[in-house]
Amino acid sequence: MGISEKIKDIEEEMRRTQKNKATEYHLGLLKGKLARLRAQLLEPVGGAGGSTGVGFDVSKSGDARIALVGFPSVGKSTLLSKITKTKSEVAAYAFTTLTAIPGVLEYGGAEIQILDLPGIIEGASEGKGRGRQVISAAKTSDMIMMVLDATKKHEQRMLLERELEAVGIRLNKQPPNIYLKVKKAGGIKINFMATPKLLDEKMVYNILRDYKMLNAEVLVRDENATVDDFIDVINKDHRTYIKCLYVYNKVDCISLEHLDQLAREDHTAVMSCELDLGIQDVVERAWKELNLVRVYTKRKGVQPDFSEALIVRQNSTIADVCDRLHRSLKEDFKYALVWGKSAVHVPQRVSLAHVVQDEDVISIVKK
Ligand SMILES: Nc1nc2c(ncn2[C@@H]2O[C@H](COP(=O)(O)OP(=O)(O)OP(=O)(O)O)[C@@H](O)[C@H]2O)c(=O)[nH]1
Ligand SMILES: [Mg+2]
Repeated sequence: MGISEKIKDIEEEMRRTQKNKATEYHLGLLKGKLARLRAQLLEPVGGAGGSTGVGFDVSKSGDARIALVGFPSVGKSTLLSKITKTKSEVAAYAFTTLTAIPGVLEYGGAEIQILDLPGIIEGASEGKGRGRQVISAAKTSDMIMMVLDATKKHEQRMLLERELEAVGIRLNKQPPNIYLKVKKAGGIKINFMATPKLLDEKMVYNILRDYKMLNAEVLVRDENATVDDFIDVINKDHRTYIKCLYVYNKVDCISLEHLDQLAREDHTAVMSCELDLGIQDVVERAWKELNLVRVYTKRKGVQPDFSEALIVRQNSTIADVCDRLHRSLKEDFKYALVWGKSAVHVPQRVSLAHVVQDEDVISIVKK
């Protein structure tokens, strides 16, 4: 039996099994098995078995990467052509785009790579269409822009989410707050800092055994932790936590009421590429959610150059800034002076570990 069939069997069994206290453990174990099979599905396979799940050959460039993911004909290429100088073919038929097409969005002094991808369909995670390649490319991005057709059923969003989830992508989520350390000896030790409503010691124990982890230390720190969270922690090398902005296009074809309803959802923006409506808002939202930080450097006695921002990721430190400026700067570093949001008083004298914030001005003083 192939992996896909085994997955189907387990999914079928889970659907058949009623959820209650008595079946809870069985369901938990099935979830664990399912996660393992899905991970196998993504392993590169030699020879027979087809697609290896390797992404498209597009090198990363700029300060961040956004992948446009969605069903065919929702308007991904239209959007790319609107927000970058790159033209990607647009047509009324499905699967117009056949490979990854990169464009550059210039915003807030940053260069953001936008990756237009082929449309994916249900079953993409199992290798339907170019699904696996698209998903691999999406995995390498800092943000997924899930482009949706506002005229289609709400279901499409869930279908896509399921495809992405099946391959270990977690959207708009933080890694679970569960500590797991696999050991060589000593058996299984499980501790709870908070008592979770949806996870208990027996469950954790059984899942560990199912994964043949017989010596391990677990500390559950989150009372909302679930079985799925614990499985994610076990499989953490195969999990990717990515931001997602849901973008509903073609709102020119829906009622105002419907539009209003869509626009109220979390992490959601609405637009019409056709009427040129809402596109700037989509860009602004994406920029905000990427949380990129602009810092300006300044030399002693000289005004900073505000036209030349250095773009770093959220939670970057002075050390990260140094790395971006010069390879050996950290070695010569004495202290830095900071003006701006991250400074308690201005200028504040800080060390390499200081976390910078958007629009800080930084002056690095060498030994
Ligand atoms: N009514 C309406 N049609 C749109 C809008 N944006 C794009 N379209 C049309 O939708 C069709 C598909 O657009 P594409 O940009 O090629 O879609 P895609 O998502 O790149 O499709 P694939 O490459 O096949 O995955 C084209 O006929 C567009 O003209 C919009 O805002 N409103
Ligand atoms: Mg396209």
